[in-house]
Amino acid sequence: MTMIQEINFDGIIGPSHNYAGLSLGNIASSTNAGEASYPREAALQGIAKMRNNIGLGLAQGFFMPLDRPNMSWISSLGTTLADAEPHIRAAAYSASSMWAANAATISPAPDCKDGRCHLTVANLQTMPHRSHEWPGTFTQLRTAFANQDHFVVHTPVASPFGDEGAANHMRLCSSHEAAGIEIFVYGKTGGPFPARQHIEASKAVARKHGLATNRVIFVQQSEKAIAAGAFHNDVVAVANEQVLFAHEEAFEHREDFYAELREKFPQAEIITVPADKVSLNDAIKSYLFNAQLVTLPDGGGMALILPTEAKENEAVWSYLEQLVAGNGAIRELCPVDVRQSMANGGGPACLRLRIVTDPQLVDQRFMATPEKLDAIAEVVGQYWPETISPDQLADTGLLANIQEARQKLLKVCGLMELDG
Ligand code: SUG
Repeated sequence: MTMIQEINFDGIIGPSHNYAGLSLGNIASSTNAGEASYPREAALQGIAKMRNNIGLGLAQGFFMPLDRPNMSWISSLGTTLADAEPHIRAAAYSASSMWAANAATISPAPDCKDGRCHLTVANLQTMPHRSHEWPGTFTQLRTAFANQDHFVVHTPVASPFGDEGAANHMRLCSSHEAAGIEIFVYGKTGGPFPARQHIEASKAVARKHGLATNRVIFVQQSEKAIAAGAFHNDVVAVANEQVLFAHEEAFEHREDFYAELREKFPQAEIITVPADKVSLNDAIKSYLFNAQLVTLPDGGGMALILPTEAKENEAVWSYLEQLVAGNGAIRELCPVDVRQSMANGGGPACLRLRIVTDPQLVDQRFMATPEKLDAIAEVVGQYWPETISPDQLADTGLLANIQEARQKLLKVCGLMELDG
């Protein structure tokens, strides 16, 4: 008997977390470029979020940070860490794999023709610092989801089609274990900022996963949202079970999309946040949609696990308070402090990859318990750098510290095979 449920796998924030301003179109990344980062505090904030989720009765997993700086990437560019130009060095050092929502797109077993859960690793090819994540991510996912009777881990979609994974994918279903409708959100190039998700990549993922065509929707993200700084769909929309919670300006052809959704999934409950209550700018600043919309156990309804920035924005918070008072599906608001990640444009939902499966089928080394999180927090407290300013990335002492820190973490989690 399998017990299918949603598991959130969070990327543990790596010891090289820094603010190098690498992501054009990501307002927080550009605004904080050059600031000092606090990797230890960042990782502890992420761990506290996981602890909170376990406290809510949710299943929780984690992924290891990737090996950074990526020496083989830098040598493939014909240079060395010492000689590289600062933007290349920073790209090699980036801790961006923390944003696990960009690791892969997941189709749970009930949606797939062969009855297995399919994962396609994202190529992340639009941003140089993210384009070299996929080999490490692929190895890690193949380890965590090694049971081939139940999981298929695909290599990324080929160039030139950009794919940014689950951040541009939503699933609606009557309950997690039932077959769902999968929504792929893509962008069109032409605006001031790159559109990172190409429709051809989304279509390829749907085909590779063996999804039924009448249970898939491809929808264009609004050009206005991308131009305002919503570089992924999960900055302006989130879904869980039968609920879609989205900003009025999230999609290019909203009414057409809603009509298709209602036709394919009549039970859909669509909550549209009007722009005159919460502007697109407030939505992007507060990251209210970059919430984990989760189903609480024992009939507790749904909760939004949001960044504290959402609470600090008056328009956003008063809208949310009215929403939960209204006796609808969303009943609770749980703010969490992930400021270090937020300063690079990554909220609570960016930090996690949702996988709907039976936790027993996952390699248990990737499943979180309060005790394991204590052990991880101890390693972080002892080995993660307290602070990094981008000009320190040329410092060889920092390099040794970062490499040692990751090794200690792999060791405590019994995952030394991911070394290198
Ligand atoms: O890809 N930031 C990430 C944030 C990813 C957020 N993920 C989701 N929305 N799911 C990005 O833009 C900034 C790195 C820097 O500037 O140093 C960065 O990569």
